Amino acid sequence: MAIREIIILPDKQLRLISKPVETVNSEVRKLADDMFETMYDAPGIGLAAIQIAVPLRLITMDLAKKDDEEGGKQPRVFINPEIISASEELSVYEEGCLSIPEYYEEVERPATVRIRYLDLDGKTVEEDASGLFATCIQHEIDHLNGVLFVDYLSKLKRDRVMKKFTKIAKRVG
Ligand code: GNR
Ligand code: NI
Repeated sequence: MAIREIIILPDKQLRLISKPVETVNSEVRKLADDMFETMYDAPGIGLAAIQIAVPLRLITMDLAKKDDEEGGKQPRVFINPEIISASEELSVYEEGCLSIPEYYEEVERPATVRIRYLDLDGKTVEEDASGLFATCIQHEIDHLNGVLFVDYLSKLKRDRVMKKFTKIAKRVG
């Protein structure tokens, strides 16, 4: 296992369309392991592979409130996930992103989505997601398509945050 570097805005790789995982093999399981270690270290509740510069349709997630107790972890992996339906009802959640550190804004998304994905055994699973799970899986699937939560904000707010991170990147090079 290894902690990998998380890429930050305005890294252009964040705009790539990630490629489907062709086979769920030991290489994919090793990548998922590294993603969990990176996600827990950050810490974050979700991570898309592209955030560690790997353009594959692979997501890790853990929505458990605290991981301080043994057995408190709820690690989940989503391979080639798709949204197969979404509710008309919307919900607002204050989102953040490990690739846009220390920036939080409210985003409106479908409150419930039905998803289909492969698990680590390569088995197809269909599941309904609501609440934070719905918000997080939509945020992560967006990453697989090169979409960031700031894309849902006003042009003024998006330009402001892009400019801020571009400036920081120039400074730290
Ligand atoms: O850690 C994260 N928290 C979060 C909070 C609200 C909505 C989405 C997220 S996902 C984010 C980690 C991340 O950047 N995943 O891509
Ligand atoms: Ni994110």
